[in-house]
Amino acid sequence: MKQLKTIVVVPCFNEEKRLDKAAFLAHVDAHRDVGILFVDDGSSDGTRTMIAAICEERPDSFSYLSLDRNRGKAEAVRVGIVDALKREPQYVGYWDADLSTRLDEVPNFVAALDERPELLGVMGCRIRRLGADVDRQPKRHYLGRVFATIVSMMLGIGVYDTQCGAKLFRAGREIREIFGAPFLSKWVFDVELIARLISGRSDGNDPEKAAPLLELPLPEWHDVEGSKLRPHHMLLALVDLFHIYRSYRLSRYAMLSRRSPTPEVDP
Ligand SMILES: Nc1nc2c(ncn2[C@@H]2O[C@H](COP(=O)(O)OP(=O)(O)O)[C@@H](O)[C@H]2O)c(=O)[nH]1
Ligand SMILES: [Mg+2]
Repeated sequence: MKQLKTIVVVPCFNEEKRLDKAAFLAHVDAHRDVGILFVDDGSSDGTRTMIAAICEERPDSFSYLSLDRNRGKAEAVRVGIVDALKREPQYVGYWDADLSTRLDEVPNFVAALDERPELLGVMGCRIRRLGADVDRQPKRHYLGRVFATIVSMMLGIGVYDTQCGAKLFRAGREIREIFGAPFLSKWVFDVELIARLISGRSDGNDPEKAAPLLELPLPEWHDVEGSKLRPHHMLLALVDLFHIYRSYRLSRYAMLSRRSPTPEVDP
């Protein structure tokens, strides 16, 4: 792979039927400074062969890693980011293989990071609103709202959508550290990475200032059939949240227990 400004990791677990080869090729042809790193997460279908074939077509833009067995999205993304960072791009991120968020959005994420050097990351945000084409299944939308509210209170930041599978970060020491060790959580590592960021930066008083992230409302987002998430995963996600809360000592930031900073008293 040549020197690339942006490397996007695409985790793939049994994605043979959903991978849109033409969309990936069209994107890298239009954006020569964007590379895609596929991570085959121990798929048992033809995903690996398909990814290898895509990589052969544009070796400068595509590469892939294969995990020996299925490790879950969190580890697949993490291993991909660690590998991508070795090539010293300016930005690294991850994108769901089903392209629920279109690849056309990548340049908008890049532009936000270019324009605002204080930002460490940009996260896609699925807000259903007039003038946007965001169609989520109602059940997942409402469960998602409950989930996001719990996460907001837990982290002490007004985040709307931690779970969108489209995120881009400014590569550097901090991101290397955040992705350096396996996540505790299999289901909500997106929350855990924000927890790592906040607990690495904040003294506990202002988690929002400590999280230099931008949520970018997506103009278009489509539920693509074939999701591997099942209802019981929501319960597992809540258990994971509890572990994250305890392990990163988030009670320091949680909205319910947050106190205003003690005012300095002049002697
Ligand atoms: N569910 C699941 N997704 C994985 C796994 N490993 C990698 N992924 C990838 O994670 C992304 C999101 O998966 P998807 O099933 O569409 O989840 P959803 O969009 O949240 O319903 C896709 O790119 C998957 O291929 C895994 O073990 N389980
Ligand atoms: Mg999906």
